[in-house]
Amino acid sequence: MLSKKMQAALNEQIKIEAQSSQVYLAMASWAEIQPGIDNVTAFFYLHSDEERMHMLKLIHFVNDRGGFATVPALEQPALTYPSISHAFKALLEHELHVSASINNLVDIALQEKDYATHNFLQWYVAEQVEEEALARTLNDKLELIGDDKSGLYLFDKDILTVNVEGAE
Ligand code: OFO
Repeated sequence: MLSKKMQAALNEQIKIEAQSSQVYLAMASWAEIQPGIDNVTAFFYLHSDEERMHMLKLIHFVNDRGGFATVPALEQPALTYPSISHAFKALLEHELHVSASINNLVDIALQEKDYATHNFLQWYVAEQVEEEALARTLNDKLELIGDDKSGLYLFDKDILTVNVEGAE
């Protein structure tokens, strides 16, 4: 059974995962109308779907533990970006924010002596390690590429492979 505090914190995380899905969906839609970055577009759509899966996993957990998962209202995400690197910088910042919030949830689980939730959250801890690493790798590549168009062409060509290796 979840404590009130644990349930509220998990419901907040449901919102964060849903918001992440929205943020990446908006990135995907923006990328889709930019010329020549079809795989970057696919990457963002895929990432948006993954965040929705993270949200659903939380919803089922809260409800299975005798709580009530509440589906939240979402905020309007950024719709456009000045460049591809700006979008990927925003993605990394967003992931760092999500990691901080997962860490906070782990803290609460320990305070509440809720070891089942603590155990459940380990999947998210590991996932954030992977997502941060992937976002850093992609940002490093873009840093190297700078404004070089052929570099960007290769970045787009590679990104789905990086995604398959680096994220779930
Ligand atoms: Fe939900 O893993 Fe990224 O944010």
